[in-house]
Amino acid sequence: MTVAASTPIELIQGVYSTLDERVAIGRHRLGRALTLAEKVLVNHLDDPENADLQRGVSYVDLRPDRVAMQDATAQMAWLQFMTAGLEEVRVPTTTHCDHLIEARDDGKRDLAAALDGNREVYDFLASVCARYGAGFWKPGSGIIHQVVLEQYAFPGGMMIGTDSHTPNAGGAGMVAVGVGGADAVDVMTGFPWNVRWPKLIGVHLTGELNGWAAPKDVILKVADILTVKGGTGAIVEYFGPGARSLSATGKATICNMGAEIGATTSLFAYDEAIGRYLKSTGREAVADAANSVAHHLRADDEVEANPGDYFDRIIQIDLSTLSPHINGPHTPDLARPVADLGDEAEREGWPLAVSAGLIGSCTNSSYEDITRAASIARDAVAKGLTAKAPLLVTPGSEQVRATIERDGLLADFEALGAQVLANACGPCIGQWDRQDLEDGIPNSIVTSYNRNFPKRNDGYATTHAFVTSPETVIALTIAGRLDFDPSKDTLLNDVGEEVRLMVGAGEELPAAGFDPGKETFQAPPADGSSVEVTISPSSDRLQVLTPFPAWDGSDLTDLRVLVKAQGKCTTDHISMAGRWLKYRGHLENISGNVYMGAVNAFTGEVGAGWDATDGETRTYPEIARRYHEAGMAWVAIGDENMGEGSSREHAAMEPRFRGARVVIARSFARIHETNLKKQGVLPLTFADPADYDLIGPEDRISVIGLADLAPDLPVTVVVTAPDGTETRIVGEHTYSADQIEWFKAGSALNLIRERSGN
Ligand code: MIC
Ligand code: SF4
Repeated sequence: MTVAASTPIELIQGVYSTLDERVAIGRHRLGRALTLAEKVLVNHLDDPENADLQRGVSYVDLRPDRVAMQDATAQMAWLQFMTAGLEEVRVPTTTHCDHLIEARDDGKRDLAAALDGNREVYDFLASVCARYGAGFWKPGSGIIHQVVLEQYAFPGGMMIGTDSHTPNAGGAGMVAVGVGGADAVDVMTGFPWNVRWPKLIGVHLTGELNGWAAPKDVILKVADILTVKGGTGAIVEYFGPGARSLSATGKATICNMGAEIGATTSLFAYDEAIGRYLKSTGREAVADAANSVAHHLRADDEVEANPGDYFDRIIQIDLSTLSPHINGPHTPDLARPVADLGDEAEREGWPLAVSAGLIGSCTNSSYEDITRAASIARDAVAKGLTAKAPLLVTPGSEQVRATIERDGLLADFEALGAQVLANACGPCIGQWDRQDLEDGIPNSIVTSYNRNFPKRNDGYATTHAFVTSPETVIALTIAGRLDFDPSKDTLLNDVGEEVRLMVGAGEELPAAGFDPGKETFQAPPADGSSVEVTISPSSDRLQVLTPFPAWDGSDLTDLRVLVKAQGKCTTDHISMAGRWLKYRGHLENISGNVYMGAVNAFTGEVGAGWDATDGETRTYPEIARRYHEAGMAWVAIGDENMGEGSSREHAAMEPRFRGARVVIARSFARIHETNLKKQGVLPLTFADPADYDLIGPEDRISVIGLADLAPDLPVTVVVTAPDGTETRIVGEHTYSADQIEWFKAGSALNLIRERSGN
């Protein structure tokens, strides 16, 4: 398989060639007009004639066109793929090096340090891609989602990616879904991708953005309305005249952060803005092909006329009246207009001074984002203002970096004292060797990122992170305060005059075209069979995987409660990123962080609990290790939206490796629930959410009747108190018949291995 630096036009034409027939099948089967998401999904169904299409109920098999993986998740995915014994990936696949570069000095020096410090991992990824026919994007190429948007995304396509912000490609009209590595391995080994047929949420956009409002504000508002779990199991489809007024990269920002509401993905219809973006990024042929099937790359006319008949829920947003928003701290759905933040921060005791402003991340690092923020920086300098807090800028890709450097925009930031970091995730994922402030000092930062869970950026529990648009980040950083409203407040300049910041003036696309910058893509050789992939047995970064044992057919009895998490238990709480990212290819080592951020529901302590082996209090990773060594199986208990956030399957593999057999929660985030199933851990939800309160620290948990495990049939969970009292509660699950086989085999990968005879 040839995997190039962009999606070949033949692949796209192949996808378009089946649209007439498949869309007709979809209309016939559903007996009505179709939304865009439905068209794209139907066109990628493994069996369009027979797949059961009940929204939010049935599971379907899909055939995505591409797979994309980033370095922090790709390691585990490739380690799993390697055990399948295939010669080549069966679907075009790329790996992108973006998460492992730590921000410290500047782009050049940080990249050099990363190349040195991560050499073993980069060599592994480069060689494994060459061996199995995948494309490799070297460190410095940029953030996966920006590169995918620039090179691979196409309207009406479908891809999966091992990162929760994969939906970014929805900005180009693609159904792009974030998954765990095991899902990616299914597709890479030629099996279909299994997912629940989604519900549909329609967001009707009217009007046009103006003033300080930016595309980011659309999703900040949607997050306010839907909350971090409101999109679970749904695709969010944006439509209406307002949708057509947004640039492709603005659309991508909105789709990207749909991950924060738990949505399966988000997408926009193909329109002129997407066409312009495709052309500007060197894909005229793709735009031409899309133009020829444009009627299939948007919802049927009936949908926009009567959306209530097609969507499970509709949200109306008038862009003309949308005010700039800022969300946080600690959760991305805590929203309010920028103008109201000062009062709220004062009431809540959040530090009003801004300690740092950060622009970048996959959400907001496009050419348009940067031009808008840079125009404000330029104007501020001209007016005699300086930034009151450090400003850090991460370009989204090498192409964006080279272009903004050529166009003098980096200089605009630098004139304001900004530090320009490598084209990478950087501080967005805790890769921030923060020098200006120590842990323990309450402080507030403003970022153009998407997530703001505690400790995420600098590792400090005392940092309050707020997410907003790049233009608002730069305004609040120049002002140095959270209680600054750039639309009406003034600032004092270097000669004591009161001046006002100008509204950002962005350019959708570079007038002189994009400068591709340095060559950062490595294509696989035509025949990779002689490429050697080495993993040193003494490595502390990479470890060959040992298959998890198959289920022995008996009930899971007398499991200890390792952790009962209270409140938010995101994947950052379960498997922290930052300095732990370096162990993403070494299951044993990374298990040293398992549940480290979880709040103990019994004591309120973070990351520590009761060790049943001797009654002592220890950290969860330590207890997990001790249970593992003692051969004791255990259970984890979670609250609402357990495993929210990232796609990292480490949050499922670590518990599994250390002996977790069951996780019972009030509810789960989609990817985490699937990851648990794939790795052979049973995810159950309390049929009565109040049963969460019944579980005590020293209880033993049994799940009985597992021999009869069947779709839609709840299981019985017996909770045995230390005095022997037994309470029976009901545990619900979402297993399909096929998925039960994953549990029985010990993991989904074991099944693939069985099927491929390895
Ligand atoms: C994130 O934004 O949390 C990450 C880091 O990109 C993750 C992936 C990972 O944990 O490697 C994600 O969003 O899926
Ligand atoms: Fe990277 Fe942050 Fe985007 Fe995750 S959210 S892919 S860490 S930039």
